[in-house]
Amino acid sequence: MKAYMYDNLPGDQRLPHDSGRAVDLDTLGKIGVLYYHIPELAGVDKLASERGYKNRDEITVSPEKMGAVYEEKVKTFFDEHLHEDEEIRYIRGGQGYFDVRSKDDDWVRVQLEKDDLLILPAGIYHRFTTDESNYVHAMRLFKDEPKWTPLSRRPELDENQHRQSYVKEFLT
Ligand code: KMT
Ligand code: NI
Repeated sequence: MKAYMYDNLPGDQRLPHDSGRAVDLDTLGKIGVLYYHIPELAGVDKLASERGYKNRDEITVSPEKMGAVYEEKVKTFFDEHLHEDEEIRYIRGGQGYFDVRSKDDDWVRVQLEKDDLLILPAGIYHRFTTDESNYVHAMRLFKDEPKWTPLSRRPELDENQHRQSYVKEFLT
């Protein structure tokens, strides 16, 4: 895992966009983003039972697996959004970038690879992209039914309960 401020320069979203300004785990924690390196599946089972995650599935994001819709999917994942539930991703292979909004509403880019697990709190604005390898294999964990409808960023979402709880806990 490596986290840094996004450079905001034009260019493909899959490029590193590393500004050279690193972001540490403590700073991520202050916006509710939790990171764990978990080399054994047993570690994920433990975390899942502690947090009440009963279900999981796996997704491979790549042109080989997705065919013609790959490019479209990658663009959709990169649309800034929030969820009304936590988003937990455990990387099983390949790499990807999660971008999350800092306290100042700038992008922090979190680079994940195999055995990295990231928890994004409900209500945080974020986006995802594959990197130049165009391959990531991830496990998605959830409580009951998959409930990760992306709500695209827009001013009215300020009124959303989950957004308000997030702002209250982490941004004020
Ligand atoms: C997401 O939430 O953007 C995804 O599920 C993308 C694939 S998982 C790394
Ligand atoms: Ni999401």
